[in-house]
Amino acid sequence: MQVIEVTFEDIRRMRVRGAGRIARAAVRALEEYGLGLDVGKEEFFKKMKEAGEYLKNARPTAVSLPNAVNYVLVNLEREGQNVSQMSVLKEVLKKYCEGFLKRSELAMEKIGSIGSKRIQSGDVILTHCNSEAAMSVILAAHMQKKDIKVFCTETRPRRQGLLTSSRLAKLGVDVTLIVDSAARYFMNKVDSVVIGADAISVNGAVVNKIGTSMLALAAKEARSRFMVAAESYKISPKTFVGELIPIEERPKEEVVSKEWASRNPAVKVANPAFDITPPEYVDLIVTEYGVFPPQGILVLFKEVYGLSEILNQ
Ligand code: RUB
Repeated sequence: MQVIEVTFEDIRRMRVRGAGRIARAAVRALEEYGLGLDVGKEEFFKKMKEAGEYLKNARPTAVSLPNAVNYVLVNLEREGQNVSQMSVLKEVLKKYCEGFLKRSELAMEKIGSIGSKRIQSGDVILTHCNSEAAMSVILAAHMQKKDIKVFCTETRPRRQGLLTSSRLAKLGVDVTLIVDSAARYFMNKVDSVVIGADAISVNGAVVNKIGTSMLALAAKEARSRFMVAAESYKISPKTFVGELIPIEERPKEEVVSKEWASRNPAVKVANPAFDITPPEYVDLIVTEYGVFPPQGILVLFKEVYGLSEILNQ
């Protein structure tokens, strides 16, 4: 169970972060764990299920995590049922883990090529946090030699914007780092806000890093386009049956130091890690299957999960 516990802690403590990376880390851990198990078939299924359930609790908001784990476990159980040899069962596990990882990589490339078509030379882009999918769109536009300028928000309290701006600058993109509260000040110059997603609900609402919904408000006012870049496994099937996506509350020490908190015991500190942007504020959702308006995400829902699977949630 060691690889599972280590991965759980890496995700919980945000040594691995970003919804896509979290999903891939969980799948890699399941693969390593399963291939190393020396047990019979029944026990194998039981242990894989336990490991998967455990991993799912590492962070609550990014739906890519349970979706990735379920993808592996459901397929393993379905195809593995008729398999008697453990070596063959492990091959099945490997196939679905590697399959997910490959699909995830491919999705990122496709999102870049599809999303970058919506970026014109001369565009000013604003991005928030550190999203691989959003970066894929921005970098594809840059590779196509489009002349773009990018504003990166700092993204308090964890400052993921420093990662994004540093990477973009190293790859030659014209990038400016701004504090979160400067977003509206610059928004009139911005053609497109490009962000990622931790989860997308059935009505097209987008859950992403705290502050995203404020950017969406500012973008709507300034008539800037609001583009979400997300792999299809960011869609939350449970929202189809009315469940809400939980918003992770992180420790107050991410916002203020322990010393400051002890000197100001009467100050309560709230630190939600994500917020929800309603579909009215989203112009387009770029996935590996193509571009969808938020109101049309149901079509992709059915494509990815199939209606019967959704209804059995
Ligand atoms: C990361 C974040 C990212 C999404 C999408 O939050 O909100 O925008 O996860 O990222 P945190 P990606 O740093 O708290 O994990 O496109 O890489 O999946």
